[in-house]
Amino acid sequence: MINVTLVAPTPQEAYELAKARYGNHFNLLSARQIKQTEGGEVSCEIMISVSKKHFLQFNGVLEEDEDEESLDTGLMDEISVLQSQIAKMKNELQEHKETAVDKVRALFVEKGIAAEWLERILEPLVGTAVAEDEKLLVARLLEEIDETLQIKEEKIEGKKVMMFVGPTGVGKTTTIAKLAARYAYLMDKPYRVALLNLDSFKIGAFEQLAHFADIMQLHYLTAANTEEFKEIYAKVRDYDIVLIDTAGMSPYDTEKLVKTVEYINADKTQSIEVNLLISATVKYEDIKDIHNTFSFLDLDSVLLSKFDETKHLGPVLSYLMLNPVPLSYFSIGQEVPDDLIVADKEYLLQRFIGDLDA
Ligand SMILES: Nc1nc2c(ncn2[C@@H]2O[C@H](COP(=O)(O)OP(=O)(O)O)[C@@H](O)[C@H]2O)c(=O)[nH]1
Ligand SMILES: [Mg+2]
Repeated sequence: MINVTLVAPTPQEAYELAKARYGNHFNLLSARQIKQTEGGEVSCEIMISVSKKHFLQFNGVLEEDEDEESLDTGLMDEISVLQSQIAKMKNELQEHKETAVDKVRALFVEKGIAAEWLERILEPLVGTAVAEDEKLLVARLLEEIDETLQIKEEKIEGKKVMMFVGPTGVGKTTTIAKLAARYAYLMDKPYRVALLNLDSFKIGAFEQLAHFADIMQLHYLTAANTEEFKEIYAKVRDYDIVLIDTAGMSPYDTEKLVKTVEYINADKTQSIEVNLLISATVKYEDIKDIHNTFSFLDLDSVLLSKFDETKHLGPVLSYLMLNPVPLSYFSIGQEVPDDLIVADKEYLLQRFIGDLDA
C-alpha cells in the first residue's frame, strides 16, 4: 500500500477527490485541519492508503487493465526509492521550521560574531522560554557581551611603563603620540613622559615618533636591538610614564621581545605593561593570527584602533568574548591627540547595537 495525502477546502471535498482518483480502492487513514499560509484560510488534509496497483494506474504508469506484476522489477524498485525520498523530504520540510534561535544566530553570524561563541551561549538556552523569543535572545546575547567585556581603568599611580605591540600599520606610533600628549599635557596634572622606540624595522619609523616627540618636547630614545633597549631603558627610570613603540615583528623578533620583557619584569619594581593594538577593521581569522603571534607576551590590555573605518565590530567583539583581555583605549581617527578615547563598554555596545539594527 502507498500513503497519499490530499488537500481540499472541506473534508467532504477531500474525500470526493480521493474517490475520483482511486474509486473505492483506498482506505481513509486520517483527516485534519491545516492552515496553508500564516493567518491564511483553513483547509482539510486527509491521508489515505491506496494499493500500489491503483496508485500506479492513476499516475499513468500502468494501463487500466494491467497489473503491477507486468512492470519490470527495476522500475518497481525505482518507484519505491522515489516514494521513500518523497516521504523523507516531507519530514525534513516539516522539521525544518526556522526557530527564533536560528534567526538570531544567523543575524549575529552576519554581523561577524564567531559561531563558536554563539553556540556556547545559545545551546544552554534551547528548550527554555528565552529560546522562543527573538527579542529575549538578542537581549541575552547583549547581556553576555556586556558581562564578559572588561575595561581597564585609566589609573596612573607611581611609575607606569607601557609597551605597545601589534601588526604593522595598526596605529601603534600614532596612538603612542596621542597618549604621550594626553599624559604630558591633557590630564588633571602633567606627567613626565619619555618615549622609547624599538621600531627599527620600518623605514621612517624612527623619524615618525621623533617628529611627535620633538613637537611635544618629550624625551625620546631609540634602540635597534634588545641589548640597546636594556641600556636606554635604564636611562628613563625617573620618568612617570614611559611609552615604548615596537615594530610589527616576525616570530623570531617576538621571541627576543618576550625575553626582554621577562628580563625587565623579573625586577618587580618596574614591570612593563604590554598593550596589544587590534584594528577594528580586521577579519576574525586575522585576529586569531594576531593573537597567536602576540599572546606569548602576557597581555595587560587591548587597544582598538580605526573605529572610524568600520561599522562592524563583530570580529573584535568575538575575539574579546573568547579571550577576555581588558580594553584600555579606542583610537577613533588619525588626528593627534584628539582621536583617542578611554575604552568605554557603552560606546562599544551602542555601536554594535547600531550595526544589528541596520
Ligand atoms: N582612520 C584611522 N587611521 C589611523 C588610526 N590610527 C592610526 N591610523 C593611521 O594608520 C596608519 C598607520 O599608523 P601607524 O601609527 O604608523 O601604525 P604602526 O605601524 O602600528 O605604528 C597611519 O596613516 C595612521 O595615520 C585610526 O584610529 N583611524
Ligand atoms: Mg609604528
